[in-house]
Amino acid sequence: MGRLRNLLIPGVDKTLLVRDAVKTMPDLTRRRFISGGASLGALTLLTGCDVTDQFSAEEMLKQVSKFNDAVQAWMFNPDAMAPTFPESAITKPFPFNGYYSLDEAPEIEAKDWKLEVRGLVENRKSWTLEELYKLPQVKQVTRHICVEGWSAIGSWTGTPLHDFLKIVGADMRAKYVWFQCADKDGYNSPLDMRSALHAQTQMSFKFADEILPRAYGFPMRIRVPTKLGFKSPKYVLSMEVTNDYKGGFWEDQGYNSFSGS
Ligand SMILES: Nc1nc2c(c(=O)[nH]1)N[C@H]1C(S)=C(S)[C@@H](COP(=O)(O)O)O[C@H]1N2
Ligand SMILES: [Mo]
Repeated sequence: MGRLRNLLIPGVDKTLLVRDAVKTMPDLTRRRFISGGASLGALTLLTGCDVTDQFSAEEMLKQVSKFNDAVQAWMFNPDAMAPTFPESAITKPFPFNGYYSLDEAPEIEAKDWKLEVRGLVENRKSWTLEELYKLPQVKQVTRHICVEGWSAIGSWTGTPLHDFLKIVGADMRAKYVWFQCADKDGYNSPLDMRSALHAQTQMSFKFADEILPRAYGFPMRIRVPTKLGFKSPKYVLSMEVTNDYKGGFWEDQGYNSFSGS
């Protein structure tokens, strides 16, 4: 611990922190972490520590230096579960994030919106919001982690994507589910099928028990608590089950598409 403390500078230099964490990782983990992009967000995802001050930065390094079987399992197992939290841990106010400011976020009218389902599915129909609201929903309180270096805990309610893919007769052997969004300059994101089928991956219709507000992706967003925030597209217009890698807004700018770890 004393050694780690010396590695830190007041105010937390994030680049240094990631570098220090890498040094303390076991070999295999290190290799996987580096090939996954070695971001502060990934570190937050792995350790459950949110680095906003020197104290939690030290806590994070302590966690990394204690990396054990549980962390290895999380890093190497795509089915590992993201931690869940009590409602009292929810961050208020929960941040909005996009590549533009909130007043430029898509304004979608429920009655004009349909979710188009296409590609390798038996049933290529488009779904109205009313139809989607009839599907069974579950609530999850999880941490959302942005590559830009912040994280927040929120509560999302919706239909497990796994259930929906079953209902539409998706070819579960396909490689990706590719989402397209309503943002004015476009936003899309491919999700590997294993993560699309993960038990916690959700089509979310509510935030904090209320209909999803515009800021967080009305009328529907995908929520993937095992991945970094940019893999959770908001304002979704269509999903395509495909074997082709179609790229995504952040993925095309060099962010690792797996981005779970
Ligand atoms: N359509 C769309 N989805 C998006 C984004 C975006 O700009 N457009 N930003 C992503 C990023 S980087 C983050 S951190 C989260 C932010 O979600 P929030 O506004 O609910 O906090 O949405 C993700 N999904
Ligand atoms: Mo993000």
